[in-house]
Amino acid sequence: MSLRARVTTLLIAFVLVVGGAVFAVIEWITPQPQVEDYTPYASGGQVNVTLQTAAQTTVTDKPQWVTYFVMDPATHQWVHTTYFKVPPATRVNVTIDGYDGCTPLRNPVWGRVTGTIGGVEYVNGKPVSQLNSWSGCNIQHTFAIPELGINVPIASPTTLKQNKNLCSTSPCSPSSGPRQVVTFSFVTPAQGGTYRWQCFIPCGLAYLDGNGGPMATLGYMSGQMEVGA
Ligand SMILES: [Cu+2]
Repeated sequence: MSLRARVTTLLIAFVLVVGGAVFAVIEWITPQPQVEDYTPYASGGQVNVTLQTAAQTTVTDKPQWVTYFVMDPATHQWVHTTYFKVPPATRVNVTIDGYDGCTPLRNPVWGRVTGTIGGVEYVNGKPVSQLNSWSGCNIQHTFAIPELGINVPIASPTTLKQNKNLCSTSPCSPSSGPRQVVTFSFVTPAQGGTYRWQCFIPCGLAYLDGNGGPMATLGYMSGQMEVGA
């Protein structure tokens, strides 16, 4: 190989490596979902956190992806993120406005409520300790923090008619489609830390085994709970 060819090859290789690194930084590291900080809003040892699920993410460049949103505690606007911060040793009262339709669980064990106060979740105000998605169309996603033993199945609309008339522009509101309101509480650990949470239903439709896309990208079907002062 001539010197010129060698230098050219080297330059091309160099550009590819640098380009790859720049791509990695921009694509995977920079777009960290923003953290909604609930810590200033805690009082009397409790804090209220509000999320929603939606069948699509029309506010991003991935409009077909299922997603969670977190409510900004200051403005009460929905923010497209799955990161939130709460204080340690505090009772977190979670409300999840579920606007998506049903997808059966792969394993019925994810239909059991674990790690919450009283071992229950409230579906539209009614306490339940388990949802059986194999007996009916009744679960859309799950909210789980494995490190804290927390698993909560999110109830879905149960009728075909409701499932065909879901909210189609997200973030959703009560007037934009059928909604199931799921509430539950748990206590954050006394020591701070970062706790990953995720949905365990392979709800990334059109992806291999349903586990790609929104299931594999932070800010959609997974996120983190920061525990700190
Ligand atoms: Cu999901």
